[in-house]
Amino acid sequence: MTLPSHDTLTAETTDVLRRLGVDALSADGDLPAHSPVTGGELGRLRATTPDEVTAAVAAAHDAFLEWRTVPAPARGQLVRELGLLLREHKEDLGALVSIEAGKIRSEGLGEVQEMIDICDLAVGLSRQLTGLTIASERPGHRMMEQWHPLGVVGIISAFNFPVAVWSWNAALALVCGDPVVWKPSEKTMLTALGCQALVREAIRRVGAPEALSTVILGDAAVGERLVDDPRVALLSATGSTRMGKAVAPRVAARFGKLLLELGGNNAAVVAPSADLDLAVRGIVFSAAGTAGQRCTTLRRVIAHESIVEDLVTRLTAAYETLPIGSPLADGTLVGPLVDEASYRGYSDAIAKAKANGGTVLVGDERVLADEAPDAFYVRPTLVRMPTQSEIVQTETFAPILYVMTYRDFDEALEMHNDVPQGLSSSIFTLNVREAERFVAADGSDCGIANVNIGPSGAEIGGAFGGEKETGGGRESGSDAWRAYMRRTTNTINYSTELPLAQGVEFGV
Ligand code: UN1
Repeated sequence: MTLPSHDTLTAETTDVLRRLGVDALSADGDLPAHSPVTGGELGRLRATTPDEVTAAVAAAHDAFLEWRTVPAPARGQLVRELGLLLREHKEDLGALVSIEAGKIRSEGLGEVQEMIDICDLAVGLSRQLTGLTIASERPGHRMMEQWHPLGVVGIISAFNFPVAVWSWNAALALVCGDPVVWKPSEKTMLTALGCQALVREAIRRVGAPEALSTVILGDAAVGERLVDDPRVALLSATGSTRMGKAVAPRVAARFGKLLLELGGNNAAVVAPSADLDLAVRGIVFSAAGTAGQRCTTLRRVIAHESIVEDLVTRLTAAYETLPIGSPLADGTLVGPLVDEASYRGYSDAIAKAKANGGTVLVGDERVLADEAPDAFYVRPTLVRMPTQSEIVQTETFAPILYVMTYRDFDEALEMHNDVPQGLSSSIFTLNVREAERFVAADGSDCGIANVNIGPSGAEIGGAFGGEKETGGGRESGSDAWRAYMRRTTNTINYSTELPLAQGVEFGV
C-alpha cells in the first residue's frame, strides 16, 4: 500500500486549515508540527510563553465572572452552535485528525462524531443541572442543593484523541458555566487549532466572551503554569500515568480539583462458552485498531485453556491479513505509530516479552520503512505468554496483544485485576453467571466493564474513566458534569423559630 507524498499531505493540510479558519503556521515558529503518516514536518507554530499562559488564565477568569451568571440553557446555545459547526466541518476536522494523529479516515471522522455526540448531550444537560431537595429535621425548614459554576477548567490532552477528549471536557464545562484553557499534545497542535477556530466562531455567533476558550501551545513549562495557577479550579488531564504523577501533587498542593484519565491495561476474558466469531472481531478491533494507541486498547487476552488454541488460530489468521498503511487510503485498518519513541516502546516491549518466555505468533515487524524512513508503521503483534509477567502488567502504547490462559474463573478474575491500571475491561461469554460476576463488585475492578464487546469504543453517554493508576476521574456522560460544578447545600428557615440541629440548646 503506498503512502502519500509529503507535498501532497502538506497541501491537503494547508487547504483543510484554511477551510477551518486557521492561520497560525509561521516559518520561524519554534514548535514543529509533524504527520506520522510520512514523518515529515507540516509547518511550524509559535509557542505560548509562560507569561501568556498566566494572561490567558486571567482572561478566562474574567470570562468566568460573566459566564457564571448567564442561565445554563442560554449557555447551552453556545454548545449547540459548536455542534452545528462540527457537523459542517466534520470532513475537514476528521481529515486533520487522520493527518496529525495517524488515525484511519473512519476513526478520524468517528472522533469528530464523538464531539458532536457530547455537544448534543451537553445541550440537553444545560436544562438538567438539577440538585436535590432534602427533608430537614427541623420544622419550618427546607434543605436543598444547588450546582454552581466552578471556575476556569484547565485541560491537558493527549495525541491519540486529539479533539474528542477536549470536547468531553469543554462541552460540559461550557454549559456548567466554566471557561476552558487547553494545552493539547505537542503532537497534535494543528488539530487543536482547528477545533479552537470552530469554538471561537460559535462564541462569536452567540456573542459570548471570547476568552471562554483558549489554546496554549508548548512544552512542560507551559503546562506547569496552567497546573500551578490557583485560578484553575479544575485540572482535567489525560495522558500517561507518569504525567498524572507529576501533575496531581501540584494541583492537590493548592487544593485544586483534579480529573485524571491516565493509563489503561485493558483485558478480555474469553470463556469456554464464548461466541468466538464475535470475540475475534471484538478483540482485533480493540487491540489493533488505532494502531494500539487508545487508552482503552485491548492489551491482554485471558482465554480459557479449552478454547485458547482455536482462538489463537483465528486471531493469527486475522492479524496476518490486517491492511497496514496510509491511514488516508481506503481499506487501511492500521495506520502508523505516532513517532519513533513509540516504535522503540513497541520493539523494547516485544524483546522483553520474548525474554520472559513469550512466543511471537504474528508481528514484531516494522513495515514500509523503505518508503517512509521517518514514519513508523508496525505490524500488530500477537504474543503468547506463559504467565502475566511484568511487561504484561506495563502499558505499552502500541499494538501488542498478550495472550494467556486460565483454568478456573476465579483465577481469570485474579489475573484480570492483577495490574496497576483500572480503566476498561471485557468478557466474552454466553454464561450468564460469568457475565454477571464479571460486572459485580467482586468482578472486574475497572471503571468500564463490558460483556461481549471489547474494552474500547465507548459511547459518550456513560461515564468514562477508571480506577487505580488510571486516576479515578470520570468524564463524558452520566453525571460526570458534577465535576465541573461546585455544590452548595442550602438550609432555608421559613419559620419564626430557630431550632438547632441535633437538638442542641443554646439559649440567648
Ligand atoms: C482515549 O483513548 O483516551 O472508548 C479515549 C474509546 C473512545 C475514547 C478513548 N471512545 O475507545
